Amino acid sequence: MKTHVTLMAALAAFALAGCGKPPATGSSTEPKSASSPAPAKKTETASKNLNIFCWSEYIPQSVIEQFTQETGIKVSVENYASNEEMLAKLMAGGGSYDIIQPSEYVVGALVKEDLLHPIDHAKIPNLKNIAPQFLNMSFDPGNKFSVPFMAGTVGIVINTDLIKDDIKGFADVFQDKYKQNIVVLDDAREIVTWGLFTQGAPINQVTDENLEKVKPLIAKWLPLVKVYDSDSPKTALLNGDVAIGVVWGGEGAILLNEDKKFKWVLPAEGTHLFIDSLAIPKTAKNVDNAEAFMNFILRPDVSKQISDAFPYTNPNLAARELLTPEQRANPASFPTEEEIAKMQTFEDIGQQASKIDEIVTSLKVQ
Ligand code: N2P
Repeated sequence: MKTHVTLMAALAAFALAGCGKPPATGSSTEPKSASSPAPAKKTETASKNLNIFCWSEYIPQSVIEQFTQETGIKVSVENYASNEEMLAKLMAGGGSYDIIQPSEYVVGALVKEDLLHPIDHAKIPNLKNIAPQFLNMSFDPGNKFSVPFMAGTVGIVINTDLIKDDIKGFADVFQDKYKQNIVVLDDAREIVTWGLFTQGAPINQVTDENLEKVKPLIAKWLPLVKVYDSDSPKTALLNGDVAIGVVWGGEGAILLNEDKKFKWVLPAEGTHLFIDSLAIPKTAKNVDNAEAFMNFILRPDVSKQISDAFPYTNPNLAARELLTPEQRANPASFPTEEEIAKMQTFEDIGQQASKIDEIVTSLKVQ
């Protein structure tokens, strides 16, 4: 079962429980400031463990195994299917994670709350492989707390054996004739965003007024959905359980590689660009190992392996050079510069996140 916790509620509880505070030997009286973080406690040097908490279907097992082989560091991996689920568990875990994989708006919120450990850039020389457009972004200026993992977008996949109509956007997907033939991401922020795009509203202006406009749309859309799946939305399409879906770009790219009958469409109403990073919670116990892992995944050969398994928009230019022309030409992996320029990016929407959650949850169970 999914845990639904809003970003701000999770952060508030996390801070309240003292989980965001540095270890007792750190200067816990230091004022909150992203520019003067508490120094790292150097007790982790002898540790040979690393606890990774990451999105499902994002870091291949072969990459984890290679890291262990090369370094002797034992890795344990736990997965999540949404940023909100990650935050809820991070809060409850009280410091057992060394690496998390938040999206841009969550990095921004965690930085603001002083809950991330600063990264020692001297230990991450491979950061130089990342394209400048994915560095120094507004949610983490100077990449003090995060390194880009993958970027991507959300789009429509159509099984053209089953659907002959010209599908251009969300309005074409959510039609009565496709009732019980649709898969969508199980993600409240995503679903509401599609509604906002359809209403022509900016996706970060999640005002009560805009939510009222979106509600009737979502009330019409959700009863048409057969499968909610953020982990592996491709599966329902591959199985033939559904004929159309709104899925992560990397999942769409796998489907296109799998069978020519699948078609990828960027929704005409608009879509967003996500940037998922690796970050170290302040409560991490194995900081050196976390930084070693960050540098490892930024190596071109390793990053290429990640793209081979999960073909998202790889921000690593040196890795992109290792991809085949076919991989680089997959429209679900690599939108054009022109398409990217039109995409918006999520920002933290504070307390409104709980309203989004309520709306989607109530309309899903009707
Ligand atoms: C990977 C999920 C993509 C992450 N399976 C979306 N931010």
